[in-house]
Amino acid sequence: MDNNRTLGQRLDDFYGLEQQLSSEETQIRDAVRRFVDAEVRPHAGEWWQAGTFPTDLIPKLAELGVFGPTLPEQYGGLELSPIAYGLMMQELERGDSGLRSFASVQSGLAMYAIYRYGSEEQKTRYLPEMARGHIIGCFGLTEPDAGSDPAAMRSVAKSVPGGVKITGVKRWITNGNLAKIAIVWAKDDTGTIRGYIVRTDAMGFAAKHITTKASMRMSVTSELYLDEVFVPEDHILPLSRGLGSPLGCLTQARYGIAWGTVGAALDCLNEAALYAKSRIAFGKPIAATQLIQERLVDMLSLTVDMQLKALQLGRLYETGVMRYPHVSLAKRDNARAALVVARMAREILGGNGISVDYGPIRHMANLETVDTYEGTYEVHTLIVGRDLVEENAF
Ligand code: TGC
Ligand code: FAD
Repeated sequence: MDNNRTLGQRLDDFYGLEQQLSSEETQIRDAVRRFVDAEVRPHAGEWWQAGTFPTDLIPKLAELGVFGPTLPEQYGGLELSPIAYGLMMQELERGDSGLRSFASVQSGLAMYAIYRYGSEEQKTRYLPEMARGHIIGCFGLTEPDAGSDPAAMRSVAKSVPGGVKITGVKRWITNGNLAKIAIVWAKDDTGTIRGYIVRTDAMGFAAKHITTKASMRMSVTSELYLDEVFVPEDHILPLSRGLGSPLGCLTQARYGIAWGTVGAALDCLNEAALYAKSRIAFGKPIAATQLIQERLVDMLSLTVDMQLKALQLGRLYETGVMRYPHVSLAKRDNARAALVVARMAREILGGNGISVDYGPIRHMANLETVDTYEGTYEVHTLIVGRDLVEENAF
C-alpha cells in the first residue's frame, strides 16, 4: 500500500503524472486550487442553487492570471504553457463547471478571437483590460436555429458608411449579461462569416438572462438581440474570414474543457471516497464493501484515462502538432467520462447525493451542459469519424 500519500493524493495522482509537470506548472495549479478551496467550494452549492455568479471573485481570478494566461505579456498574458493553462481549468472546474466556463469564454473564446483575428490596435486596446478582468467578453456564435450547424446562422452584418449594422439573435451565450463586449459572428454582404467586436451598450443591443436552467446554474447564460447595431470599421476583426475563424476559437476552449472536466471528476471521486470511508451501513464503512470498492475503482479508472488524454493533448499542443480532431476526441470523451463519474459519486452518497450540500449532483447537472456545448458528443464523434475515414457524415 502507498501509505506515504494521503487519500486525496492517491486519488488525484494514481499514476504519478505529477512527475511529468514542471515546477511552474504545479505551482500554478496549486495556487488556483488553494483559491478554489478557500473561496469557491464552501459556497458553490449556495450560489448554484440561487443561480448567481460570484462577480466579486473576478478581480481575484484576474490576479491569479486565469484570463488569457498563454498570451504574450504585452497583451496582459503570462506566456504560460498549454499544460499550465489546462491545469488552471482543471482546478477551476473542481470548484464548479460554471466558474471554468466563465474563464474559458473570457480567455479561449473572447480574448483568443481578438488575439488571433484582431488588428494590433484592437489587441492593445482590449486584451490587457480583459486580462485584468476590467472588460468581460462573451462569444456569440449559436443562434436559436443554428447550434451544431453554425454555418446556418441568420445574423447579418450589412455594410453602411463607416462600418456595418448587425441584425440577429444569439442564444445560450455564456457571460452575455456580464459582458462589456460581445464577439458576434455574422454573415457579411457576400455571405462570409466574420467576427465583430460589439459593445454591449451600443444602441440596438440587448441581453436577456436565461433563468430556466437546471444545469450550469452558477454561470450567466443569455440571449443576445441585435437590432441594426452599428459596429464601426475598426471593430471588425480584420483577419476573420469564414466558419474556420470561430471554429479556430472553439479549438482553444474545447482544449480547456478536456482539462476542466478532469477537475470535476476528481472532486466527485474525492468526495465519494471520503464519504464511503465514513458512512456506516450494516455495522461497517460502506468503503469496506466489495461493490462500493468496485464503483470507486471504476471512477478512478475513468479519471486516469481522462488525465492521460488531457496531458497527451497538452504535449501535442506544446509541440505544435495538435489538430482539431485530437481536441474533439478529448473533449468528447472527457466530458462524457466526467458525467459517468459524477453519477457514480452521486449514487455512493445515497440520499445525500441528491443534495447540493455535496458536490456530485451539482457537477452531474453541470456536466450535462459540458457534454453539449462547444460541440455535442455526436458532433465530436462525426468530426473524429470524418478525420479517420475521410467521409463527411454530418
Ligand atoms: P467544415 O467544412 O468542417 O469547416 C469549415 C472550415 O473550418 C475549418 N475547421 C476548423 N478550424 C479550426 N478548428 C476547428 N475545430 C475546425 N473545424 C473546422 C475547416 O477546416 C474548414 O476550413 P476551410 O479552410 O476548408 O474552409 O464546416 P461544417 O459546416 O461542415 O461544420 C463542421 C462542424 C459541424 C464540425 C462545426 O460546425 C462544429 O464544430 N459544430 C459545433 C458547433 C459548436 O461547437 N458550437 C459551440 C458554440 S460556442 C460554445 O458552446 C461556448 S460554451 C463555452 C463555455 O461556457 O465554456
Ligand atoms: P442542435 O444542434 O439542435 O442538436 C440537437 C441534437 O441533435 C444534439 O443531440 C445533436 O448532437 C444532434 N445532432 C445535430 N446534428 C446531428 C447530426 N448531423 N448527426 C447526429 N446528431 C446530430 N454557444 C455560443 O455560441 N456561445 C456560448 O457562450 C455558449 N454557451 C453555452 C452555455 C450553455 C449553458 C449551453 C447549454 C449552451 C451554450 N452554447 C453557447 C450553445 C451550444 O454550443 C449549443 O447548445 C450546442 O452547440 C448544440 O447546439 P443546439 O443546442 O442548437 O443543438
